[in-house]
Amino acid sequence: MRGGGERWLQGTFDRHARTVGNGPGYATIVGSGKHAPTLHWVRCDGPVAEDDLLLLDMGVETRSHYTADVTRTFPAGGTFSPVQRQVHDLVERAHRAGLAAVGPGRPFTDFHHASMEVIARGLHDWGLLPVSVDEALGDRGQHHRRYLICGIGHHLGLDVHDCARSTYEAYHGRTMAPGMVLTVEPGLYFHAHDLTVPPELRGIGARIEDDVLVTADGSDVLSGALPLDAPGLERWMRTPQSS
Ligand SMILES: [Mn+2]
Repeated sequence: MRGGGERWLQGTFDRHARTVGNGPGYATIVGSGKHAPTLHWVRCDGPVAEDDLLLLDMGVETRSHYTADVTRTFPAGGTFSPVQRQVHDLVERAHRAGLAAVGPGRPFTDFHHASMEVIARGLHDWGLLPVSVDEALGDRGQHHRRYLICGIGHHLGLDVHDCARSTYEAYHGRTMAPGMVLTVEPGLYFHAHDLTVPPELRGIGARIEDDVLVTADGSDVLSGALPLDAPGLERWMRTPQSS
């Protein structure tokens, strides 16, 4: 364990957010090791061990009160273990599929389904689904959702879950339009006590979240300065950061 654990990292980000912007846009999530699979781990009272996978979900609210909502998951010690890498690679593929499905005129749920399909296929390939991919993706299936219990994204703006009280017709039931900003955030969450997965997967959680602007002819990833893939994240960790 290095430094003051999860809470030290949480406090470090919150101070940064308060200094460069208005403050943290929402309760900063720092989940290390077996805490990472907990969807909103804001208690942040755990240690950070060298071989932990560290999930950071953080956003600076600007002084105009719009917030970011970004997640990256990387190994605390700087190098992914093979099984951590396996999980992250699948989440990355789901993320890229989700990003590719954001665009004007498309149903809002397109990116959700695109990411979910990749997750279901990946879990099936690992032998974790008791049914076929088609059955899992059907309305009566959704077996893969055991390991991804939330949706793939949401509107983002003045609130982190912006317009959350909108009607179905105005939100999930409508199409994406230029000017909308939303998050794409697939993940996989294997709880430490989940006996439905092999022991080596238990206690691993990974999410990748970007903020995406819908443009007239496609989309623009506003948080695209951060690396997405495991080698990029490892390189990023070795690079001294200037504040
Ligand atoms: Mn989010």
